[in-house]
Amino acid sequence: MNPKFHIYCLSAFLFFSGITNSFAQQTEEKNSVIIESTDTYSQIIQKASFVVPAPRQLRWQQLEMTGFIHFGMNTFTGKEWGDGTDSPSKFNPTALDAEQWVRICKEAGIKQVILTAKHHDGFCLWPSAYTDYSVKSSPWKAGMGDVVKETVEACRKYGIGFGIYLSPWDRNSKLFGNNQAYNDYFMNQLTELLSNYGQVDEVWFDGANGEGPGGKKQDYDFDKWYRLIRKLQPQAVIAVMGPDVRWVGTETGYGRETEWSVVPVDLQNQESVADGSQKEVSFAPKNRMEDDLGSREKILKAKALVWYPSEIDVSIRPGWFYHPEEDTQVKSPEKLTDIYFHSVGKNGVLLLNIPPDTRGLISNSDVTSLKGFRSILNKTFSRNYASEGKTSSNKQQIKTLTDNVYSTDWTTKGKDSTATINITLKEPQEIDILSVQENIMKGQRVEAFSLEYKSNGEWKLLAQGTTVGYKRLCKFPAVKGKEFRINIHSSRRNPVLSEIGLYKQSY
Ligand code: FUL
Repeated sequence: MNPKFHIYCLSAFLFFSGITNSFAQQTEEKNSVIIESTDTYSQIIQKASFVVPAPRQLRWQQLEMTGFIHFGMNTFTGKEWGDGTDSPSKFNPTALDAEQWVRICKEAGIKQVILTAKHHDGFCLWPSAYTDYSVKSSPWKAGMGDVVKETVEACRKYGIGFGIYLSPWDRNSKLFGNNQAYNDYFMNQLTELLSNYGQVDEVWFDGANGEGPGGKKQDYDFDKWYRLIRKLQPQAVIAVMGPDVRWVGTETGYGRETEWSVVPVDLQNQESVADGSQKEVSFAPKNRMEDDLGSREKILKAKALVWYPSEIDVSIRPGWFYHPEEDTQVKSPEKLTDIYFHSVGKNGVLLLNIPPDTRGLISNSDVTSLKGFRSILNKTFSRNYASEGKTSSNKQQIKTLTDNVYSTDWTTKGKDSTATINITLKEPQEIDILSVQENIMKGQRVEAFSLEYKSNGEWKLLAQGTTVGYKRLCKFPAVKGKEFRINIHSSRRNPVLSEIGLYKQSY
């Protein structure tokens, strides 16, 4: 990496994280921390354990599932990446109903919806004052419509969060490639979106910049955009090409086995995010899944550590936009459930894309699948057997850990960074799922855990893993058992657990 760029990144990070100083002996929670060259091994691990989410990151993590609505010119042209030359006359949904989108999402358990206000083709779903390439030049509602407004209003009505996707790469704008003029154009569009529609909870910038050799090259002024977002919508998380939420590195829906939210600051480096993003005008799933990003080995080499949690985006269909020929390839309820286990259940937030069709409605195949998915989750997680424990070495411990209140937690005494939680059920039960949650308001600490059950007087291993974080779900072949124990084998400081659960998968 260019060292100058590194210094620049570090100072930008300090600005956006609001960090002012650091202590050799960390004693208070912070959103980020600098590692000094004099810090010892144990001081670095200690520092890592004190890194916590900013309030906006905590709110976002607790959403668990968010929805993506890819809708725009591509919906009508059948493309994934439009080149910005399609006539606005093509945009003409016959029955657009944003309330249907939001209702379907909410019923599926989605708590925030992000709309593609502008995709790479540059076509704006709101009547921007800065371009004619928008809904105002389309036949839809005789040019008087505003999809952003309708979506925001639906989100408010159904009480869920709202986010915008604004593609930096704009294949229609004549200004693209003229660095200053395009950055100003982008600032103006961002200002419109962040000023005219009330609260915005997430701003999503992707890293795609497909202008290849011979194409126009644009240097984006991300830091100026971030400052504007912080000023106009301070509660909004800035995702992917942003300092609050990290792209997991794949679009399959399957997160990392070991997923740390506390990672080296270098991962916020815009160049590196862009490097891992799509470069060509072809729709190929990306994959950037290095084994782990925040293990001891990784953080020992870091200049600073930052809370930078993972978002796992995936489409319910092969493409991000609706294509009728993909109606038969909508992910099944079982597949979506598996994705849930490997995204939300791997310390991530699932960003599930559900693209409306040319009518402007989510089609039946998607609706049916989402309903089935929700029904599986409801049935499976309705009964937490751990809460029915007859006795345990510590009654209050089990009560706190199964009270469904995230902010109440249990931890070990003294300096003990290991723990065993015994759960004895009244009757033997079939179990095939373990759920564990750390209280991330106190950091991410657990490095190794396992679940055992007693069979014929002997403890047998059912599941094991590394990180827990906000939520860890483990699925294993069902066993019938009465005595279970969850072991925390290693933790960066006393493990602080919010909730535990033992469940039986139900279809
Ligand atoms: C990528 C884009 O290139 C895709 O079209 C899609 O919007 C995806 C979510 O982000 O960077």
